[in-house]
Amino acid sequence: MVDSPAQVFTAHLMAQFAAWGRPVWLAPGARSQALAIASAQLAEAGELDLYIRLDERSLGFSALGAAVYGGPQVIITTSGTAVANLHPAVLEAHHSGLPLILLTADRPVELRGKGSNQTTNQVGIFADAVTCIDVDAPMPDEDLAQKAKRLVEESVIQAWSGKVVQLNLQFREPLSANAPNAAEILQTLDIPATDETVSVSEVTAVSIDLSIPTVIVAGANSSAFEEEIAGLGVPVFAEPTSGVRHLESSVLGYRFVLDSNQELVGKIKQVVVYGKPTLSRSVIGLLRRSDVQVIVRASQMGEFAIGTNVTQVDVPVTGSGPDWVSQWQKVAVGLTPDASGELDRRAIVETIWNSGKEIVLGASQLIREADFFAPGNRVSAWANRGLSGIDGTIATATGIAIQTGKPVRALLGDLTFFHDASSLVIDPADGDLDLQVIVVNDNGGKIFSKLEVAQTVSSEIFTRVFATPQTGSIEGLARAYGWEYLLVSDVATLQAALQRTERLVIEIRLS
Ligand SMILES: Cc1ncc(C[n+]2csc(CCOP(=O)(O)OP(=O)(O)O)c2C)c(N)n1
Repeated sequence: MVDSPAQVFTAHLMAQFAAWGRPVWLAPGARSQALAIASAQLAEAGELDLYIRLDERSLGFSALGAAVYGGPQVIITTSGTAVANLHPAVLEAHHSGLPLILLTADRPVELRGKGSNQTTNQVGIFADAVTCIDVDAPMPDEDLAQKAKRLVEESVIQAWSGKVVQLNLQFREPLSANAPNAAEILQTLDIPATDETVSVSEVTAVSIDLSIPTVIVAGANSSAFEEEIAGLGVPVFAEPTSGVRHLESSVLGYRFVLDSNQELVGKIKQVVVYGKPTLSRSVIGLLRRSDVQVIVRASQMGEFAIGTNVTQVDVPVTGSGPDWVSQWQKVAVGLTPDASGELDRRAIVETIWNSGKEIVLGASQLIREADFFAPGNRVSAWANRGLSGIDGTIATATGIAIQTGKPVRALLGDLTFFHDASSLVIDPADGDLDLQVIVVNDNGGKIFSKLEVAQTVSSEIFTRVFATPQTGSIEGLARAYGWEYLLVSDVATLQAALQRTERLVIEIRLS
């Protein structure tokens, strides 16, 4: 039998990841073969959750989706462009504070920079979006068990703090062997006490003066601060993926007030920001006002320093002051228009919110519609707001469905659907997912019609270079990939469709 240090090392490495309970996402390749074999051995033994994708771009976003509620996810790729295909998901994870551990297989150092096949500079390829460790090719005389243990510990602990870690793993031939078996190695390992490393810091609080008229802006990913936000008792402007829209102090129609009641808006003199607000110019305009003090509560989504008078705090914010929540809510209700009764964007958002399922929102027009109209029931809604890309939305929703085991409803525009169509690929090993992709087909990027440029260029130019309507068939794509498909045009049919439990693409055509 061939003796392969690569196999010995990866058997220990993947056994360690299994001991930490970390799921593994893998795309096929030759240079990464030892990692693949070790992962498969552990999966066969029922010791590791292993998911396979062909396209590394899609792989990255599915792992990212799983990381949203499931903690650090391990991603395995071969060398070359396979690594580069992870870049969009890596950047999104970096800006959202989501934990990924990349195992990128590479040629050994002596074969780099010489034109060897499938070899590029993978060290630094993701710049400062990752912590990168370039790991020398395993040698026969090394303590490979110890090396694997140390690397896994370090990467899992860093990842739990919301970082993306890249272990760039050099491998020399022979690239794999039949032994050792990673599942057998796992039996000999101590299982770490917990897979979540909680950093215990001295939590103190900062008290702020709430006699100054104050509101809260809750952007994406504010739910970790739910109690703190509720405790302040001031009006909350909660974006649809904030996770705090259901609070008693939430002002659901806040966008209408910001847009059309300058008297009330002018009274605001202090704003506390949670999460990352990205959806409206009116919120950014408020934060930039020179007469408004902005207190930004540090979040997993990194620095948010937009505003004129900004103070960052990384401890809980407390305070008490006069109640003006009901005043805001009353004005907001008065300004919110009546529903049309048609299946328009508002009704689509409301119907999906009321279905009580996990929601994933694509970037673009629909998430903004949800900012105006999403009801105040407690739902968990996710969107990739780290960089607000339209890419990888179907893959992200799939990762969330796999990790949570819950029904997931992804709501996105037609361009966002076509952009990520390859993520419709089904791996039967994923099992039956209660996953629906609801495509609002308005024939291209409707959001661009809100740009000033839409009024200044000819409609031909606008359509050709901005709206870019696609000619493909949504039904054809869905069926080609093995999904059920339904065209829906009224609220009752949508309500019924949302209760179905198989993989389903729902198309709604709007002008
Ligand atoms: C990866 C990526 N490419 C380009 C963009 C720019 N962009 C923002 S919205 C949008 C159009 C989205 O169209 P669609 O999904 O049909 O949604 P609609 O605007 O019609 O609601 C584009 C191309 C982006 N955000 N991300």
